[in-house]
Amino acid sequence: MLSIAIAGKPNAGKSTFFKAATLADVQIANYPFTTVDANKGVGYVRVKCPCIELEARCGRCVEGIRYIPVELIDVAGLVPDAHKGRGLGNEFLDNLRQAQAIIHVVDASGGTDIEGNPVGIGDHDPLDDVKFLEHEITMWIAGILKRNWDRLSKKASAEGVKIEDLILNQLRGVGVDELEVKRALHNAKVDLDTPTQWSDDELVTVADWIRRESKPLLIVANKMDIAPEDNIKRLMELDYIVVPTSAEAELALRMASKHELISYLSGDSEFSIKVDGLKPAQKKGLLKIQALLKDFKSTGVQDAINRVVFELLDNITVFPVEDENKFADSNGSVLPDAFLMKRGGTSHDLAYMVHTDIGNGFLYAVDARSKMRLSEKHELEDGDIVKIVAVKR
Ligand SMILES: Nc1nc2c(ncn2[C@@H]2O[C@H](COP(=O)(O)OP(=O)(O)O)[C@@H](O)[C@H]2O)c(=O)[nH]1
Ligand SMILES: [Mg+2]
Repeated sequence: MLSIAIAGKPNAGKSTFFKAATLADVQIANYPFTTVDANKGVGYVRVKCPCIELEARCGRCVEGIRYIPVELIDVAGLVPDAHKGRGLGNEFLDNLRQAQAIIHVVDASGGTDIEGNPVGIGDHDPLDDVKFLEHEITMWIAGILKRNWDRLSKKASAEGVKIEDLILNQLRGVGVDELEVKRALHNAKVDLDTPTQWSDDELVTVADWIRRESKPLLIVANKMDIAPEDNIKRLMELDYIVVPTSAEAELALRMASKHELISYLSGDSEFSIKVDGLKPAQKKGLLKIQALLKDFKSTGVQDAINRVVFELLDNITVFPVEDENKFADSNGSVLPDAFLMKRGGTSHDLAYMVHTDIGNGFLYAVDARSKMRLSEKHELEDGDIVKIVAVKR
């Protein structure tokens, strides 16, 4: 499953975001999962379910809105120079290794200083938080890259080991792949023939590019409900995907929905009250959120997760089926699965995602809508419904 780390300084709202995003309606959470770690949970991307245009209904979506699980990790709060400290290290790295991307939760209200201590609203500039987090992560990676670098790079040179293999081996704990290392080395513009002579600065530059290539980052401008407008505006002007959010509002809406006080699906731009006789405080809270939704279109939480998956990581959604006429599996269950895959993935890649045996025995695929045969190299498109034909073994 795709994994996203939720990172930032203390008190930015990471845990609130995590709680909101992982609190799923029973209707949505029809996937069996067991929680292993307290800070890991299942969140969802929201997509259009193709069953809405078909004769049959899938029973897995709510009026054509389907949620696909992704893993979310609530990472411990990072403070400046955390990379120099101990204790937090292993846990942080472990979380980072598993993540394909990072949601950086920034307190856009400016009501907490760089270490997360409360200050007056607007007293701290949230733009300062953006650079600091990247610097911390880069320095974590650099610290690992530099370990015994003199000795290891000399040994590698002497033995003719490729530079990307040396780095891959060195950074096994960070979770990077060969393509990411190659791209990073290219971008860092270091001399690939003389790694033994790289300066400290050059090693940091390499580490920084490895971070950018392997842990891309989306910024959430959280606490938009109390943030000065100018802070949101300046954050939005940064060269990142920036999504204003109110994690607190999303959490309140999901709780209210869970208790059947309101009708609300995560990502909706409005909700309706289902019951009479709400307590005045509840009513007041909901009216405030309603006004917020008018201004910002949504709480932003769903939007942030969707944009990480579909924009930052460039994924598409595909629906494998066994019966292309009924758009179903062998039991007649319509559109039983929805898979996220990198854009550019082929029908053969999808076969492997369904099962290794299906991948190995792949013969051809069929586009269930057009009934056209697809070769193994056919690149799938967002929303495709695909039957795979494989040799039975
Ligand atoms: N106004 C407002 N407060 C928020 C929002 N999200 C979180 N908070 C508050 O910020 C404080 C820190 O939140 P928490 O999730 O524990 O932060 P963490 O340390 O980053 O995990 C708590 O008092 C939250 O209620 C939000 O969207 N708006
Ligand atoms: Mg927390």
